Amino acid sequence: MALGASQHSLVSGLASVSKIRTLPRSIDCKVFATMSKSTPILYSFRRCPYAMRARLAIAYSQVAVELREVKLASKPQALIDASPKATVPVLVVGQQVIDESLDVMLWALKQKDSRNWWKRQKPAVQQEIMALIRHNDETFKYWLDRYKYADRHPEHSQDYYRQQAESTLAELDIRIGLHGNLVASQLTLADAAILPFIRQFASVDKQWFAQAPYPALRQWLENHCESVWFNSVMEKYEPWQPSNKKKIIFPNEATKSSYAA
Ligand SMILES: N[C@@H](CCC(=O)N[C@@H](CS)C(=O)NCC(=O)O)C(=O)O
Repeated sequence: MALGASQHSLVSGLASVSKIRTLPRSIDCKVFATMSKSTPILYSFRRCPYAMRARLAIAYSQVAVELREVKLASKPQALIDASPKATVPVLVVGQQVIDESLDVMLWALKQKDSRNWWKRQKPAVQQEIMALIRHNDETFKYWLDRYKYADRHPEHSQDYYRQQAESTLAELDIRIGLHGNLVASQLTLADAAILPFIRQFASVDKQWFAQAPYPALRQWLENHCESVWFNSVMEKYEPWQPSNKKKIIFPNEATKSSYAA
């Protein structure tokens, strides 16, 4: 499958220019001046794995954003105006609009990457990370959707869809058994980008996953899902409304102090 514009940019380690759009020209320059100094805005949906990976990177980078929880069934106009394709996550930073989750992650790591998830990794390791993420997004996600919603894809059984995804589980299990995490003993961008999708896969049939022959993957998932880091991105918020007086600043102070500890 051909790489999308975003994925090409990711391999070279740069955020995708095509995905980072500018806000409509009609907005007054004075407004720009105020906006550029203001807190970035993240449109997010708690259970979306793409939004989750964006929040994981932002929580790790400790860059404060205003979190706006979105109800996908009734998206706020401000989200649609910023990004007409209206998927989440969307990050609005001054006049930039970043509307691909991996670009949001790379933006966060560009601000701060204190434990070297990405920035100072060798080019070969960066390529390995991006290849894993690309496989997740293009192949694993395809089978995951069919496994999760097998009733919508009656051409094959749910077991069939699960079996198609299993080669990915097996590869990740071997990697974790070898390194501790997906590409190294420490966490990298790959772990944060892929974790939400494995979590979703595991929750389709917990009993099956609990006895599946992927013990290292299971342990990796369990450890990270129990961490303060992961739980800090899973707090529940009411959907955002333009009339809201109080902004939700993410990550919150408790998360920040847990990183400092
Ligand atoms: N390639 C996008 C995919 C994002 C995406 O598909 N998000 C889903 C939610 S998990 C969405 O917003 N779907 C739009 C909708 O359901 O209306 C990214 O990586 O940010």
